[in-house]
Order: sequence, then C-alpha cells, then structure tokens
Amino acid sequence: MAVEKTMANHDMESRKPAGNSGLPDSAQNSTKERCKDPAKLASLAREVRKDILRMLVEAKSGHTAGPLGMVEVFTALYYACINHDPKNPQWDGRDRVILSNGHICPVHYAVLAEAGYFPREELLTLRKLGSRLQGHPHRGALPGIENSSGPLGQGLAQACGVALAARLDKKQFRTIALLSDGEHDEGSTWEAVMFAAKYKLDNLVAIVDRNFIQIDGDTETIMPLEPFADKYRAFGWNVIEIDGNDFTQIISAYEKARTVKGKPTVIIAKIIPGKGVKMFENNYKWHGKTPSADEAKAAIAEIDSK
Ligand SMILES: Cc1ncc(C[n+]2csc(CCOP(=O)(O)OP(=O)(O)O)c2C)c(N)n1
Ligand SMILES: [Mg+2]
Repeated sequence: MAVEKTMANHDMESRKPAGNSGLPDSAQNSTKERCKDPAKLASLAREVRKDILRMLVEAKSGHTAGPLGMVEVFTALYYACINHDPKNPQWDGRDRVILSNGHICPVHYAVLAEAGYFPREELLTLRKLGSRLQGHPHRGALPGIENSSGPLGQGLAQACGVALAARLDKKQFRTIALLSDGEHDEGSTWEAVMFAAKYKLDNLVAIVDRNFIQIDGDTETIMPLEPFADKYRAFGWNVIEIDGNDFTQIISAYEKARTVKGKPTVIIAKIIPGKGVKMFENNYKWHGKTPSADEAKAAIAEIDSK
C-alpha cells in the first residue's frame, strides 16, 4: 500500500555502502581494513535489521524470525571475517558462503547490499516477479550468491563439494556453510556431516543457527536435537559453542576455526530468533509471518531506540 511504499522508499534512499571491510586475499590476507569494533558492527546491524523489516513489508510475505536472528553472524562474516571483494564478486580467491536455510535470505541480501554488492534500493524488490532477490536465493541471479537454496538439508553437502574441490584444486579459500537447526531433522545433513569428517575438510566451517525454533514449534518438541554439540563431536567434528548474537564471540570462533587442522569445525551459534524486536523474539509463530506496516514501523522505532 501507498503508506508502506512511502515508508520503505524514503528510508532506502541511496547511501554509500558502509564500506566493505573484508578485502580480497590479493591484499595479502590483510585484516587491517576490516571492522572488528563491536560498536561499529552493532550500528551496522541496526541498519541491516531495519532494511530486513522494510523489505518484508514491501514484499508482504517472507520470514521474520530467522533473518533478524542471524544479523550479527552475517554482519560479522562480511565485515570482519571472510575474504571477499564486492566490486569483484567472482574473484577466485574469495571465501565461499553457502547459505543452506535459504528462507533467511533477507538478511543475506541486506548485508550484501550494505557491503556494496548491489544497490540498496534493489532490496525493495524482494519476492517481486522478475526480481534478482527471490524469496529463496537463486545461484547466478545476484552477485554474492553462491548457491541456490530453499529445499532444506542440502547446503552442507553443497559446501562439502566446494571445500573438497578447493583442496583438489589447491585453492586457499575457505568455505562457510550456514545451516539452521531445523535442517538437522533431515538425514541429508547428517550424511554431509559424515562426509566432511571422512575427508577431513578443515577448510570448511559450518555455522548453525541454533535458535531452537522451526516452522511448527520449538525444535526440542518437534524433533529433539540435544545433545547437539555431542552429536557433532561424535561424528568427528571440532565444535565451538557461542552466543551467536555477540560479535566478539562470532569473530573469535571464526578465527579459532581457521587454526584447526584435520577436521571440520562447526560453530553452534545460539541465536535469539527475531532478535532486536521484543514482539518477534523467541516465538516460532514469527518463523514465516511478515509484520504489517504498523508493526514494522513500531519495530523500527524500537531498533532506533537502542
Ligand atoms: C526439504 C524441505 N522441507 C520443508 C521445508 C519447509 N520449511 C521451510 S522453513 C522450515 C523450518 C526449518 O527450521 P529452521 O530452519 O530451524 O527454521 P527457523 O529457525 O528459521 O524458524 C520448513 C520445514 C523446506 N523448505 N524444505
Ligand atoms: Mg531454527
């Protein structure tokens, strides 16, 4: 509706990307340009959260809890952790980010736009006919998107293939697989867990969005996953457990994972689904529900007040 459009369009006016900080490996793996300051990252995260809400309102459909929960993980990855170059998205040395739980793509799109992969205004085309920003990501459609996803339980296998190919080709890049907890109800995820351990894929790191919700309820009611970390350990992985809404813990876990040899690492990131807006937090009913224009307006005001 007109009101929603005005709100969204006004706030999406072009602004310069806040700066890509994960510069390419061609810059000698330089970390000096990266942003590891939690206060600056938190300010970026606020912008990303607001963009996600504007996108959802404009699309009138899409997921709220998952994307909002994973804002710190995506912001940390693109601003503090991975090697990448938004101006050269196909740069051969880039780390490969494989998003498995494709329904949380609004957060991926918002961070890619913020980092400069494509204009922020395009975020408002989410889920529109002909848009490059589909409700589930499409490989090849949008710079920065490495894989198609939507059918759950496939991303870790895709990431295993990428990581194994990197080793065979003697490439130095790392592969990051982003998975959800709900996807661990699928056997295909555990097949890939075994595969990664068998092939000692230490160039692979999985980050699990452990937000304890899925489409129909809490994970431990629908299909209990605990003791989750022990399961990964039993399958031969190095396990790091963190608060996934804490920048310092995310960055430090990613750096630790780089140093582990001979086995893949999983970072189990405990996430507050819907993080940043009280009404959405820790409530599975916001898994696939979209806020109304008024709810989003109130949510944005709440984010601004922090
Ligand atoms: C193979 C497959 N089965 C079912 C679905 C429908 N589906 C979409 S999201 C979802 C819940 C998955 O749990 P999780 O990713 O943990 O949800 P969230 O934390 O984002 O609420 C389901 C069952 C799907 N996309 N793919
Ligand atoms: Mg979940």
